[in-house]
Amino acid sequence: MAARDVLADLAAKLITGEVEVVDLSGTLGPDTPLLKLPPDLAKDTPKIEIHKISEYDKDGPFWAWNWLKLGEHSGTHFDAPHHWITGKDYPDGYTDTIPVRNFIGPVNVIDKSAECAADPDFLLTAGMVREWEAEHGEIGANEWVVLRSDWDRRAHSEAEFLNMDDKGPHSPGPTADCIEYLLSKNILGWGSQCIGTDAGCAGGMEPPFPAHNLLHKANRYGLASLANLDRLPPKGAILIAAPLKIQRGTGSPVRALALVPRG
Ligand code: 23J
Ligand code: MN
Repeated sequence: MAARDVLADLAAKLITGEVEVVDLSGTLGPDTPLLKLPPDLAKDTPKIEIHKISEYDKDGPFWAWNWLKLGEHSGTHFDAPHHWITGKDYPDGYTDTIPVRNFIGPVNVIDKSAECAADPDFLLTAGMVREWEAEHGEIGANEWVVLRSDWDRRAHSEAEFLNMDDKGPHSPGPTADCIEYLLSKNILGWGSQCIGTDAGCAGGMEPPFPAHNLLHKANRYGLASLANLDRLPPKGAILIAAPLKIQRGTGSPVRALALVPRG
């Protein structure tokens, strides 16, 4: 096949809808849920602000535009290796140096939404991933793996999304052995529908925050606050998630998209 024809079938199917484009991002704004760390430990990322510069008025008669106050790790976002101390020394571990080829890959969707509804502290283990592979097929190198928890249904309320009580946050995530197993398969990265890539209780795990610790140690990536994973098949979709090219950035909000074959 001629090089120029390789994408012709895809282009035709995008037009007919045989390949659907699914929006995997939530809306960014002042009500977007943001991570709350223990106040004694650390500083939090600030609330998102959208400031009007002009809207067809004295400050700009024919044009509308805004400026933003926006933390890198806000809303649906990408975690770069330099985000964590274990990944701090990779020259290609910043938002402006990661090879763009890594912003697109096949996605494996592990549906544990029923389990997460029954238990907000649900943890995905390596054994569960192996069982999923036995049913749906093996996870391949350079593929994304995402946990479907349907946590996006809570994103309208920060309180519901973070799900904090006096013991801390309660939200699902992976165990350390789960991330180790996925890294043994050479995945591109791991994604969650919760506030971060780790479970709410992950500060008490060994190592603390194993998704962050182990993924970024391996120069791999994270995706957080993904939406609409209920619209994806277990296998067969392609995920596109390109962070802004922030200079030495540690992460970035993304408009995450999935290409999904229909019929
Ligand atoms: C900073 C400190 C701890 C965590 C995080 C950020 C995230 O989840 C994040 O957005 O990467 S756990
Ligand atoms: Mn992050």
